[in-house]
Amino acid sequence: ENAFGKSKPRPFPAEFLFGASTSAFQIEGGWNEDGKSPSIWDIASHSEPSPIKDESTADVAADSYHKHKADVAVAAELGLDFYSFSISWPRVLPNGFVDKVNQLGVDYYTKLIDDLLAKNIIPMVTMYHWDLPANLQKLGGWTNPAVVVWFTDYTRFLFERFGEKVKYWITINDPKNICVNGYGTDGLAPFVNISGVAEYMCARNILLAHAETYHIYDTNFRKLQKGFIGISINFMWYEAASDTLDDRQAGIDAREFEWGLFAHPIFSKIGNFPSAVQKNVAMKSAEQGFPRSRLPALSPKEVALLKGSADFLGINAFTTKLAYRDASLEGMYPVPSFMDDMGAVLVKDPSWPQSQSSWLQEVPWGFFKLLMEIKVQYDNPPMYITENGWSNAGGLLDEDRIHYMRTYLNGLLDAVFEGCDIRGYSMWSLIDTFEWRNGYSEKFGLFQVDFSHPDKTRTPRKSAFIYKEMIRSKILDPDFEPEMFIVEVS
Ligand code: PNW
Repeated sequence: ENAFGKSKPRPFPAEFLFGASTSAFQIEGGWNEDGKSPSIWDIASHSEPSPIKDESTADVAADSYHKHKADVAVAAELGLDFYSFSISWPRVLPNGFVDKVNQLGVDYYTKLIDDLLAKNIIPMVTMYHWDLPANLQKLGGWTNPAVVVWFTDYTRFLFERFGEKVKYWITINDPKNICVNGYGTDGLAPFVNISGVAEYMCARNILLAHAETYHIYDTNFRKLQKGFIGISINFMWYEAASDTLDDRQAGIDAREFEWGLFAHPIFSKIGNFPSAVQKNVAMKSAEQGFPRSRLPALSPKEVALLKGSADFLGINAFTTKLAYRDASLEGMYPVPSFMDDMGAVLVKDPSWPQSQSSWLQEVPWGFFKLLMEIKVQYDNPPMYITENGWSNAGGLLDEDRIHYMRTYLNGLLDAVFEGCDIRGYSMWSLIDTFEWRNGYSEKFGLFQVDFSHPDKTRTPRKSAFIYKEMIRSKILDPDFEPEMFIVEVS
């Protein structure tokens, strides 16, 4: 019986690592300080009319650029094994290119890393979490094949500057959101919205930029620096809405398009894009009068370069949707588009608990199924859950977040029991952040940030006390009640 609430306290594996995550643009602020140049998200949040729900910006955000000591203090307060944060490309290389280094930006990350290490907290560093230097977007950003060398110049620079101290690298966070929502629709910056074409150009370049970075590390740095390098992919579980063959295929297609597109070339035995994706896009492209598939092919050399190009798989997993087949799809999606190519309809189940984020519901069995599917599809790679978390409207008594965290970690332990090689878990997020298009209207933090106060005070929520005890004891205890008291950590 796995139903949570009936189960006894469960131990985590002895070597299991606990973390919490943030990203540069979402917490740092200091948007134009000390030589930083604007990223595509600075441009987006400053444009009129504002594309951000509450018309806010991340100019200051949680002010982590000035308060990195406070972030390290709250990470240490939790007893984290690792802290997962990202480096802002335009903060260290304002032109996007390595000819001009912003030393003050480099110094900021050096201090952050040194302070973490002084507290025995492992830095897990993401090289790209959506904040492309605006300069590079003028040249087409992730759709320009030249981005592969811009990116590898940047990542080589990161290995040189930080690789002695950083042992866990994540090349790119969530390629699906970058490509499909940033380039294929107008969901996220840079709002390119050339649907059915730009997302696949982006996907190919992202994959190659990742793989080249992996091989650069392998060839030039691994021997001395002895680290691990992976990629974090956004994994939503898509459950077939019914048992019909059509709906089951819709579930498979949804999973292959959304995460197989990025995971299959790197983690599967045969490599390349998933065959279902290749087939669907080629077929639709031909019907639509394109002389070739809108999904650019990978050469045999590129397939080989990509295959096995990661030491671990970073999993961002929050939720589940239902997938079904609607033969007509009439008027449902733009043509051509990623969603039309996928040919599935994706819906929420209104009976599942709903968070503050429209896309996020609590479905712990979906998390378990997802982990088991990854194990089977990709031959059980070393996995880290790099993002998992729950949003609400705020407040310190976050029983909803505690419930989510416990049920998901129970699902995770079920998957570990079934043999899934899950090495660690990181909660999104350590502190409240700027939530992209949703501004400050969705709170994910274990620590509340008082955005109206000039000090951006961090205060632990109840979930922070629960997580802290879990980390200390390495036990998931459904009945633990903290003696909660309000402490302003910083
Ligand atoms: C994550 N989904 O993305 C991002 O990596 C974070 O930067 C962000 O703050 C966090 O979500 C919470 O919004 C996702 O629809 C966005 O399944 C959407 C989904 C998954 C991940």
